[in-house]
Amino acid sequence: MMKPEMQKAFNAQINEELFSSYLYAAMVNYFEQQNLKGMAAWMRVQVQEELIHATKLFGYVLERDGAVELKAIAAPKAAWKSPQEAWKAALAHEQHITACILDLHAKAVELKDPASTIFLEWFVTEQVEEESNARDIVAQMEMVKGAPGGLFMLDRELGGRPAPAGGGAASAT
Ligand code: OFO
Repeated sequence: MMKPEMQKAFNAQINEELFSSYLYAAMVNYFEQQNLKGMAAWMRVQVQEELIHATKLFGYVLERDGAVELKAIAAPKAAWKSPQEAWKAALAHEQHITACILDLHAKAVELKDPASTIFLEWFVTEQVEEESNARDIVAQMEMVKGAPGGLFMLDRELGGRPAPAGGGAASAT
């Protein structure tokens, strides 16, 4: 069984991941309104990714005979100054999530919970990819600098992002 402090920290992370999904759903809406259908499609995949992260954590807490506590999810921002600003916000958010995961991992070490440290290693690696994806797109947006032709091409390219492996959140529990 998990220590109460560990369980509390896992529950906080479940809320962070659900918020991530909510934030990216807000970005789907924003990009749709900007007529950037490819970026909206990319973010739809990201919404699924975040639900997978939340349900992985959820499943782990239950496996350890812990109690999942679902708290209110904060309302995300609904609009950004520009598509570039939205992508920068996505990168900043992923950097925040990386810090949360590293804190959670450090807590597992501190509380001498090796099952949790091992479990969390997947998330540590996943955050490298999450940040890298967002950073690449921020860099590409910088190159395009709002030029319609470049933006059109980038939007088309991002629209080709495949669905998460395993077919979605339901398979991650
Ligand atoms: Fe769950 O990694 Fe993004 O937020």
